[in-house]
Amino acid sequence: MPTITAFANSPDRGRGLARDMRIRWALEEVGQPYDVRLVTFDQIKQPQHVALHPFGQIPTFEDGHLVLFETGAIVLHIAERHAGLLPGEPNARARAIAWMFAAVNTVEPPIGELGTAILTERDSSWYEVRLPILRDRVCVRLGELARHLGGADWLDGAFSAGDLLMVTVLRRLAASRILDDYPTLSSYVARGEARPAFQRAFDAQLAVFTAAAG
Ligand code: GTB
Repeated sequence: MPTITAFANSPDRGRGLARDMRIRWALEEVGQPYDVRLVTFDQIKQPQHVALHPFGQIPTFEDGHLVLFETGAIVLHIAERHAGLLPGEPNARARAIAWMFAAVNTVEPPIGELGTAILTERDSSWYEVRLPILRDRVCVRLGELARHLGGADWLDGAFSAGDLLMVTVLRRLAASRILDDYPTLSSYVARGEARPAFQRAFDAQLAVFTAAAG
């Protein structure tokens, strides 16, 4: 049974925004039970955790002798070893993997930049100037993604690991309400969230917050 790490006290207060959610969801989609080791912000910077994750972050994934970090790599590993997250046909499989990369490498960076600015630069003199620039960069990507999705349910045929990562990336925008301007993408995220595997993963991470809150 694989073991993943997650925050004992996630700052998102159980909203499923920390990245262990991606791994939990992937494991739920393929029906693979897993253990969770809860860690504190202090512990992830200690040598014991850095030996698993060179950047001192969560999540990690341990299965036998294999230790992995980076959510994209972990989800790909799960998807390659279990049916349900990647198509069998080679070209469709390659395209689904391309969407995994697009999620973490093309769509997530501007969303992360915006989130970091809102969190850490609010008191800076440049904040009011920089914020609309960062929002515009996010909106460019959202417009492109919405155009691609059109009236389809998923990015390329059936639900895949590409959708799983993309939905979790877009969920990072929940607090900003930016997605309200992109009904195609709001519906897409809602479709992902409605999947029973998402719900199980969400409930599991929420239970950590609820237990910690006492
Ligand atoms: N590229 C890596 C991956 O995809 O695995 C990024 C991993 C990462 O950023 N992990 C974060 C972390 O460990 C937790 S998820 N940060 C500690 C550190 O870097 O020192 C990021 C996260 C945390 C909390 C919220 N939230 O509360 O809303 C949202 C996102």
